[in-house]
Amino acid sequence: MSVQHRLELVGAPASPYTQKMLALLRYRHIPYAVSWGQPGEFCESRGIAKPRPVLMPTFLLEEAGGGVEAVCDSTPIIRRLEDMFTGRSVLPADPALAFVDYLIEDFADEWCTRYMFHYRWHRQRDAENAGTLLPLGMDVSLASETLQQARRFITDRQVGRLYVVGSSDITAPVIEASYRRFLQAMESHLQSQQFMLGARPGAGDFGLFGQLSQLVGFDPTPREIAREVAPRVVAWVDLMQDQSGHQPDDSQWLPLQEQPASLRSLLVEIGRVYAPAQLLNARAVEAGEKTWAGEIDGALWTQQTFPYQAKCLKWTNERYRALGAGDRSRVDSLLAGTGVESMLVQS
Ligand SMILES: N[C@@H](CCC(=O)N[C@@H](CS)C(=O)NCC(=O)O)C(=O)O
Repeated sequence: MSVQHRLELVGAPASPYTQKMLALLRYRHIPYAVSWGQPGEFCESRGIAKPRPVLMPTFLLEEAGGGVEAVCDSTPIIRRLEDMFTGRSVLPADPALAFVDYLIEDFADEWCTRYMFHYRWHRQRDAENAGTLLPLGMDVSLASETLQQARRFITDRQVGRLYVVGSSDITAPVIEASYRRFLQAMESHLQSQQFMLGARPGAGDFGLFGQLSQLVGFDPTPREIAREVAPRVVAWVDLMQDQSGHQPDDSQWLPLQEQPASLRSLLVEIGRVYAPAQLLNARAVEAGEKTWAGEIDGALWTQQTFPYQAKCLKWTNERYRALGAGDRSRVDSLLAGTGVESMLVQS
């Protein structure tokens, strides 16, 4: 079957973005074929140019000229899939609601992934779990000796990268307190509705699912915390995995003004930790600084500068500025006092 009929992607079971996209493909009834492996090697074996940077998951999509290109970055791919396949959309038609959905997706991809990476490699027992399962997730029959080597190699490399996302002994309490507040906010939100913006899932739900699939399903410490404080979230993760039987209709998007107060608690967490991180990072990118330090949730945070996250902030602002006056004022009243407004430029 050609790419046209069955969408091809390469990823890993323990990659949150791979899980985000697989759940989305199932929900959207998009036929797919996933190869478990390294995108770089996969592209080479197919004679297709690698994307830059090479990230998981990588999709093979048809180019305008008829050829096949390898692409990664789940957020724009979701928008591309909306154009390629009709029905069962994950993007609310109401621009104000769509903006909030985008905020949630961005927060999931860029902040919740810090929970994931931190918990995966910060404590020895979690690192041992991931160090063993990651190579086995590529080849379950790996010889024991090779597994031991791979385990040491991956663990050393990933533990050495913790500082990149800002995880350290100093920031660990901030990350872990944010994870608990986030779980509590989501737990109380799920008491009112099945998904973040109503009775059908948006792109933001899939973003959250991707990270939570790991936090709840793969890494021992965050799994225990989730079971302790957020049983609804644990059950939601199982349900989100496959929403192919859900029958969406447009009335299932709950208008912004009817959303329960619990949505705001989620936004308050975004404003409390993600907004300051985005602003500090963007300033560092502008100043050409390789690392940045600043206060997040009352503690000193330091991490490597990420040009990609500065782009995310730019895209969020472009979307915000594209809102019509009425839509923008509905978004503004929801966001007022959450702290999220600090990362949006009024103009
Ligand atoms: N913004 C990207 C992020 C994808 C991403 O960071 N993927 C990770 C795995 S979960 C990756 O491939 N990292 C490369 C590496 O660790 O070498 C997306 O939404 O797809």
